[in-house]
Amino acid sequence: MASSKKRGAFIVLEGIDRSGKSTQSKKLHEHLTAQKIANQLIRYPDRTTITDCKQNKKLGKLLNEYLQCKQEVDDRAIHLIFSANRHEAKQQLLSWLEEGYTVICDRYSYSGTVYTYSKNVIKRDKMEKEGDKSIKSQKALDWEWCKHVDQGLIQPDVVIYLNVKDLATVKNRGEFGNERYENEAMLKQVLKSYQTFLAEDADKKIWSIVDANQAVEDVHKQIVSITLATIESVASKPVQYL
Ligand code: NYM
Ligand code: MG
Repeated sequence: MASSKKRGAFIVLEGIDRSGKSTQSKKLHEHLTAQKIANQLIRYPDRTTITDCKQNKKLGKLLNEYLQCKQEVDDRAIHLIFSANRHEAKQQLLSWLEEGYTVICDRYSYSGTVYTYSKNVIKRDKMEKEGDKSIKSQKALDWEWCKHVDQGLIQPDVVIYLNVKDLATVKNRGEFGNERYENEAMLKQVLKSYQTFLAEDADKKIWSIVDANQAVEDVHKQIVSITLATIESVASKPVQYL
C-alpha cells in the first residue's frame, strides 16, 4: 500500500435479528454512493460463496440450508463453517480497504460467537435440567473457543451495535420466526451475549451503540455520522487484526 494513499474504513453493523441492520446497511451504502465515497456492501453469512469448484456455492449454500432448517449440522462443524465463510473472503476485504473502498458489513465475527455460544447455553441448561450425562461434550463450545477461530481476521474500525431494548420491538417487525435462532429464548440469550462482548472489548474502543428503537431516519443519521468520522480517522492508520 502506497503511504500517500488513504485506505477505506471497515464498518460492521451488529445486532439481533430484525434490529434493522440490513435496512441500515443498505441506506448507508446508498448514502455513501450518492456522496461519491467509494464503498462496498457485504454481509455474513455470505450465502453465495463458491469454495469447491466441483460443487458450486458449497459453504454459502450449506449455511443457508442450515439457517432455513433444511439441514442439520454438528454444532462445532457449523461454527467453523460460519468462520471459514469469513476467512475465505479476507484477502478480498483487505484489497478493497487498501484500494480505498470503505466496506460496510452486515454482521461479522461477533454474530458468529454470540449465536453459537447462546445456542450452547440453551442446550446446556436443558441438559442440566434433564440430568443428561453427555453435558461435558458441550463444554468445547465455550466462549473462548467460539471467539478463537476468528483470530487473524481483519478487525473492524467500528462495530455499530443496533441496540434493541426488548424483544417486543423486533417481534412486531416482518418475518420474525422464519429461520433457525429466531425465537424468544434464543434472542434473549443473544442480547446478553452481545453485552458480554461490549464489556470485554471496552478497551478496544471500537463499539458504537445506537438506539435501534428510534425512527429509521434517525438511526440512519447517527450511522452516517459515525461512519464519516471513522473514515476520516483511520485513513492513514494500518489495518488491525482480531
Ligand atoms: N449467524 C450469523 C450465525 O449463527 N453465525 C455467524 O457467524 C453469522 C455471521 O445467521 N440469525 C446467524 C445469525 C442470524 C443468521 O443472519 C442469519 P441474517 O442477517 O438474518 O441473514
Ligand atoms: Mg435473520
